[in-house]
Order: sequence, then structure tokens, then C-alpha cells
Amino acid sequence: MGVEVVCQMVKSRVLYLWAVTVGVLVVQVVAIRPDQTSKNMGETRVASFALGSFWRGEAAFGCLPGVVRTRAGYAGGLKQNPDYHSVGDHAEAVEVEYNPSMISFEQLLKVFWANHDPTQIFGQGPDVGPQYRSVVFTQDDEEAAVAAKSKAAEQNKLPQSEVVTEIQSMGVFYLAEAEHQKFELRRKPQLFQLLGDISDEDLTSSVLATKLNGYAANLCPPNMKKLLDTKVSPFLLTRPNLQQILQF
Ligand code: MHO
Repeated sequence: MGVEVVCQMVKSRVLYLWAVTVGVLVVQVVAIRPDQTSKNMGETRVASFALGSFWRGEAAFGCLPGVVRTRAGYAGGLKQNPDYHSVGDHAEAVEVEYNPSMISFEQLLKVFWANHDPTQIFGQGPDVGPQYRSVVFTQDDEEAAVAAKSKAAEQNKLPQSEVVTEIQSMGVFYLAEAEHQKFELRRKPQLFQLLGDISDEDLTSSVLATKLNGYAANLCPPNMKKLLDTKVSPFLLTRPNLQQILQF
């Protein structure tokens, strides 16, 4: 075997190894989704609430510090596999995944009361029907007691009318259709496109989209709004339309 042939073999072997290494690296980088960091956010808990349209419900909780992600869905009924046009006896609901060391169930309840009218029977504003009813879904007796106490405090604040919110133990949460997930963000296309080319599945579980969804609806607490304003403003400078669309 000539020296040249050996050299050629060594070269192609090196090239092959190089290609494999680069390939593996690329696969690893592509596989790292921005939201994987959320898996390091410590142990999380889930709470679900029904407070009228789940579009707004998701946005009301999404921007809170300690909330990891929100998802829109149907809960509280018996119908199997409900959907938007056939919701059956379910209510539109939001599932809130949160870090209990940063935000408590009690604090989430405060946000729940502040973001709808719990005295309205089977509806919220223009949205009429049992799918818009007010419900706190609880995981255990402890949460049920916290919810009952919180409801009593809310009733005290509203002596003229009855707080009709139901407190129900948590059953199946049926995920709503993709087009209903992060809806407030979807309707702000210039803000939405900051997420790049994201699949429906990734959008539904995205921590960043959860925050931006609350931001798009202008439902962030002041500190969080300030922080997001700072992060988003470089894009506002380069995309003046965004400023108009968000109406800052
Ligand atoms: N009033 C809302 C209801 C939406 S909802 C997700 C509308 O624009 O139709 O039920």
C-alpha cells in the first residue's frame, strides 16, 4: 500500500470523525429548547381555575413571578374529550404550573378574584353560558380549605351580592385546541414572531410564551412589565410597528 493511499485513508477517517462530532454537536444544540431551563426551576405544582374566557385566564396568571407556564383547557365537567364547539358541561379553564417557593396557592387565588367577577352567574361580561362559570379546582383538603377561606374573604368584600364561585376537586383537565393556547400573544403578531418558528406543541408548554402572553394582554405586574419592556424595547426600536401594535 502506497504512502499516498494510507494518507488518504487517514484523512477520510479524520474527516469522518470530524463530521460525526459536528453532527452530534448540532443535534445537541438543536435539541436544547429555550424552555428546557424551566426544568431546573425546582419542584412545581399545578393549580386550575375557571374565570371566564380562557384566553384572558391564561394571560392573567402567565406573567406572575413564580408561574412557570399556563395552558388553556376544559375542566369541571363529565363530558369526555370536549372541544371548543362541544364543550359539554365543562368550563373554560386555565392550568397554572407554579413554583410554590415563589408564589403560593393563596396568592394565585388573589389573582383569580382580581381578574373576574365572581358574582356573575354562568357568565363573564359579554360571555354568557355555563362554560364561563367561576370555579377553583383544588387538589386536596388543604387547598379546599384555603380556597373556602379565600372565598369567604371575597364575599365579605362584596356584601351586596353572592359570590357564586364553585370550589371543586380537580378532575381531568382537557387541553384546549392549539389555536386557543397563548391566544393573547397570537393576536399580537409582531410580539409573537419574537419566538421564531415555534411549533404549536412547544408554544403550549413554553415558559417564555407564557410570560409574553401576559405581557401582550398588558396583565403583567408592574415589575415584570418593566423588565419585559426593557427586554422587548430593542426590538421596538428596530420595528416601530410593534410599538403601535402594543400601544405603549
Ligand atoms: N368573548 C370572546 C370569548 C372567547 S372564548 C375563548 C370572544 O371573542 O368570542 O370563549
